[in-house]
Amino acid sequence: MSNRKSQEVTLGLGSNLGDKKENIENAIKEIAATIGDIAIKSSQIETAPWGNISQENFINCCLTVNTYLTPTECLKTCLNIEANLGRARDNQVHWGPRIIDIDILFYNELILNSDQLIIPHPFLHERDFVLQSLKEICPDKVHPIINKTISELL
Ligand code: PH2
Ligand code: MG
Ligand code: MG
Repeated sequence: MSNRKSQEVTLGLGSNLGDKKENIENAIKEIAATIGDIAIKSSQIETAPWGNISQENFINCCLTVNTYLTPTECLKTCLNIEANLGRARDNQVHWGPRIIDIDILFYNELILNSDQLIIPHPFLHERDFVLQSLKEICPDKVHPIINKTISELL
């Protein structure tokens, strides 16, 4: 750990079950305690469900975190936090309701395609609810594959 440099990971958070805002706040606290210092945080916005539309509205937000974790370590930590907050992954409806979802959107300018993890998040450029929140915190960030800024993608 000591010879690692701080990296910038951008996370997207969503909840549409239970006390959605409380779930997001609890996730942010756990992220700060385990992934790293929160550099910047968007507001929480209410959004209509994308993909599978017969479910409740979501609360979404995005954060940039300064981390010493690798992408894979970030993913494991996000999954742990989701489980700690009560998310069950067995028998889950694809894109269905969830207490908390924590997705890695960007990790610096990294492009990664592994079986476990794809960075940038493969749908971020298609999802208004992500782009709206990203526009608040990093409108000029360039998508490393599409080579357009967040504002341009919106
Ligand atoms: N997450 C999904 C599917 N659809 N829609 C909204 N508005 N917000 C989400 O976070 C969301 C979604 C799968 O992760
Ligand atoms: Mg998601
Ligand atoms: Mg997810």
